[in-house]
Amino acid sequence: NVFFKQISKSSQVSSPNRPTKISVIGTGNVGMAIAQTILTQDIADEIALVDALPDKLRGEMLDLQHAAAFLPRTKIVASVDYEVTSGSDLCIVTAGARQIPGESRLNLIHRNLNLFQKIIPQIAKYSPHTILLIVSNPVDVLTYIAWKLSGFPSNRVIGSGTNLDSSRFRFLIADHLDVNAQDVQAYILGEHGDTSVALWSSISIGGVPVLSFLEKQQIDYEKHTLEKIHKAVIDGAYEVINLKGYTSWAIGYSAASLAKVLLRDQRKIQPVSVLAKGFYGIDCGDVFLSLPAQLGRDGVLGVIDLHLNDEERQRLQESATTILEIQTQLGI
Ligand code: 6V0
Repeated sequence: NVFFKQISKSSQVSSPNRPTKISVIGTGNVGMAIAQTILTQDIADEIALVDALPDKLRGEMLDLQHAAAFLPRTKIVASVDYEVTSGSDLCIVTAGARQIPGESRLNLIHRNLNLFQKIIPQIAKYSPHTILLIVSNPVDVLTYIAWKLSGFPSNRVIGSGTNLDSSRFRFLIADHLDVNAQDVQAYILGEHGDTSVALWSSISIGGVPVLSFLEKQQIDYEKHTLEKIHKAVIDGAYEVINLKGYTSWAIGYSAASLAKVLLRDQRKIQPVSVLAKGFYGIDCGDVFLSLPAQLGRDGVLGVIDLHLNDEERQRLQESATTILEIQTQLGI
């Protein structure tokens, strides 16, 4: 395939007639938003929930089960014991500390590193063929840690990364230009956080490159306006956390849409956190950050080779260096 640098060739985890099982680790605001979106979109035959708090976990399980009459038939199980996740096709990890207002994602690392040392080996033990989708923050570093702790091939370890940032970006561009966000093709790449990179040079709307679209609509192109949109994307999570204490709905849709693309082998291109070494001139070491990746039943199938301008390429490499420095400081 000329468009992709292929990563995975074999189809080792597919088994068409087996029920599809998704496990969600961590049933806080984010885990439950993901679980309920997966349920309403009929993506899995079985959902297993795991959390460290048994009462809350059972309460969440019962509450979802009581909606059975309104939902596609899905078995819902829950336990503090990871055995409940056995044979999962996809494990989505949302467990861990979240940001308090004003706190950066990277600040969470020590707390969540300890948790991952307990969680990931358990998942790998009970579901050795699963795809891992990491959502807990800081997502890029934790995806790297999950890759190391699981011993899985890198195509089966993915971080939700800038999937959500890219959706925020598409919404803000669509809102600015009064078009449908689904017609806006636009990527935020790099770190899910403060050094993310907005790819202005490749944005298109309905197939029309954005800069010529703006000219045709006689809308003045102002770099300042575009930068303001990127800043609003970066500040988006902080704003929601300041206002309601946490973010949940958008990450729920983002992770559920990734689950669908992966398990239904939709082969769509999504900005997600993948092992980036060797792509876009990133050669500083083993680092996970978001690149436009083609996703399917075997996880990451390849990475698309977008044309980046020099500034974008440099910022992406700087984003990689930032993440790598944190990993080095942690001694991991
Ligand atoms: P929350 O509501 O506090 O939920 C966290 C859950 O994890 C709680 O129910 C805990 O009981 C549970 N938990 C803690 N320790 C364990 C353990 N050892 N095993 C199993 N469960 C455990 O947080 P919230 O749901 O708001 O956020 C969860 C994580 O997602 C945080 O790290 C956020 O920063 C991160 N987010 C990532 C996003 C992304 O785009 N990648 C977006 C939003 C939030």
